[in-house]
Amino acid sequence: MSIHLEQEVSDFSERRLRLAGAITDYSNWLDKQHGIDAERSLRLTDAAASLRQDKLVVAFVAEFSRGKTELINALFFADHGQRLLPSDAGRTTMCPTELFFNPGEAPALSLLPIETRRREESLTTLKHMPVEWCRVSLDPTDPRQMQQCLQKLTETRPMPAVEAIELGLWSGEDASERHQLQADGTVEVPAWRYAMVNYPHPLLQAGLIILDTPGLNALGAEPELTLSVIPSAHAVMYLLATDTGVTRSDLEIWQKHVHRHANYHVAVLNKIDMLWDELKSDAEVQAAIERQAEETARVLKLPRSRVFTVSAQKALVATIKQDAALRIRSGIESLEYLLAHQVIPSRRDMLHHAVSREVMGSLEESRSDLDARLKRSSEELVQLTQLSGKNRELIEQTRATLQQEKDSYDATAVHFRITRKMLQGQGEQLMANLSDATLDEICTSGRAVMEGSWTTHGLTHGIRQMSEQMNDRLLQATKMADSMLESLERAYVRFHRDHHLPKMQVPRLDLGAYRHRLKILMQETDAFCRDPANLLLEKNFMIRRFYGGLVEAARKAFSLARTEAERWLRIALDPVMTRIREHKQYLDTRLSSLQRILENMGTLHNRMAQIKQEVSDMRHDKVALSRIAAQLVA
Ligand SMILES: Nc1nc2c(ncn2[C@@H]2O[C@H](COP(=O)(O)OP(=O)(O)OP(=O)(O)O)[C@@H](O)[C@H]2O)c(=O)[nH]1
Ligand SMILES: [Mg+2]
Repeated sequence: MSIHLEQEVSDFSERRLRLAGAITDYSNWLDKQHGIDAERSLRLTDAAASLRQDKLVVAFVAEFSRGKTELINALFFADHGQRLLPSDAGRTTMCPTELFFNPGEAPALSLLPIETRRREESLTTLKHMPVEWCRVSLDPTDPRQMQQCLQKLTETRPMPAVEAIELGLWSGEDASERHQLQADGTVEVPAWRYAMVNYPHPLLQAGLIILDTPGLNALGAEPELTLSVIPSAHAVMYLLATDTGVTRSDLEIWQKHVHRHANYHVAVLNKIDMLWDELKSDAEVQAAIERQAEETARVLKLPRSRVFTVSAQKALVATIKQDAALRIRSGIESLEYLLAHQVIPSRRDMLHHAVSREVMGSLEESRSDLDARLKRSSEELVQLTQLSGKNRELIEQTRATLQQEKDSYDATAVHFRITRKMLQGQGEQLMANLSDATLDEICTSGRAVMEGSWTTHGLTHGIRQMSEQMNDRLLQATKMADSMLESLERAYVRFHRDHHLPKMQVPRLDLGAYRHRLKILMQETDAFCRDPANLLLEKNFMIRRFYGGLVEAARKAFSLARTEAERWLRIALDPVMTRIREHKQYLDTRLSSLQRILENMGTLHNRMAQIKQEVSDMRHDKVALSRIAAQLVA
């Protein structure tokens, strides 16, 4: 592992924690402000917690034997002095393998038996059911023990062909697979469906998750990977090998699983050492590599700059043997550079963006509220200073003017209450569009269409109908939020215009990301439905699996959209309500203090002293807030 990469990842992790710390400070700051913003500070606590738990997922995707596992070994585990994850000729990694670190559990390899494919539960659900997994302890201090345990990732077992067909693991129709059938009617299938490696590597500790995947057949058999795991990875490394070039199945993986799906992806042309030829000059070798890289870029329709040429194997050897020249020649450093200086920083920027949207908006509001309060108190102080030594009549006059202002304010507030009631009702409707019950209804009716017409057409029609209805609900929710915001702005404007409350700064509800997610799911559904391989009735199993994957991905998108909408409702309504209530309290306090002064002129100076103290406290609060703001943008 390069210094760069380690440094970047640990900086990133440190910065993330610092940000989370600043958010917690802000939340404490808010709590101190008369505890009026408990709702907002709760929200901030959530934001800080999710920052602390944030993960960076890098997935490696390719046809078998292109060197994914070797590359993972070279990039992340070369320091162990050996090949930690099993990498070998032919099909090696038999199941998707997730490498991560969870400090709450002992280092272990957890394996999900292949038979669980029969089950209705999704992989995501199964991940939370420890009894379904076989666990093997790992000893991080003993690379040999680790290496031995990790051999389990390559395990296969014989399964009766009928069962393998049922589970979508083997296809009797496929000529290329037919020879795998043994005399006893069995075929070899992967022993495990999914593997999780909990291991305290510094990069994993800093929040990196690595996903190693097996080749085309295994990827296709697990739609959840295509529908949600790969699309939600922050970066996908797609591998090709110089000895095979871009084959048909390479292209299929690229098109089906990477190009359309992955957020950020690059192609890695691996095994360049196979082009190293001692009978050729360096320049000739370099030219041959360059030609192949350009050809790869052309076929994949990628800019040349997104194609990396490496030799994972030589990089691994070079690191183990500390051969600096070979390491440079292997090209691995350009990939490390990419991870350290593009993938990680872009994740960092995204996080920053999310944080600033969530926190800075709120912080700006706190700041303008505080400014407004400071201004109000200073004005009151000036007024009291002017009144000091004056006669009762003048004070009575001031009180009467203030009473008028208070009455007019109360009238505005009463009027606003009607809007608020209406908005609350609309908020409930908005949330109903995104509820689990709504989603269940959509899925049940989709399933009914499928079961009513157990033909490929019926099935695909059902799935398509579901996707459309889900999208429609998100659209409805967004539209409702927009119209709520308009009503709120119309109602609030009187507070700003007539009573000088700060301007309202509520952002629009943006469910775009989730609609985009659903759109991609819909495209995926279309592609799935059009794929002749899925049109055969025998592939019912696959359609059911696909349905399961789609529902799972949709549920996730809906649940995230719901959280976003809930949050929006709170940001839209709560601060406004708090501000309105708080201004009323302020007018009340001011009136009663004038009343007291009228009854006893001596209290005027007490009140002045009290305001001076408040102003000084607010100035301190303002300094503290600026310090927190500086930390958030640092
Ligand atoms: N010459 C050469 N061989 C390599 C290179 N990278 C990987 N290999 C070899 O290619 C074979 C396959 O590598 P793996 O890392 O197992 O490939 P994979 O993509 O993980 O394959 P599956 O796990 O089967 O999906 C192994 O024998 C590796 O040693 C390389 O850069 N150069
Ligand atoms: Mg592998």
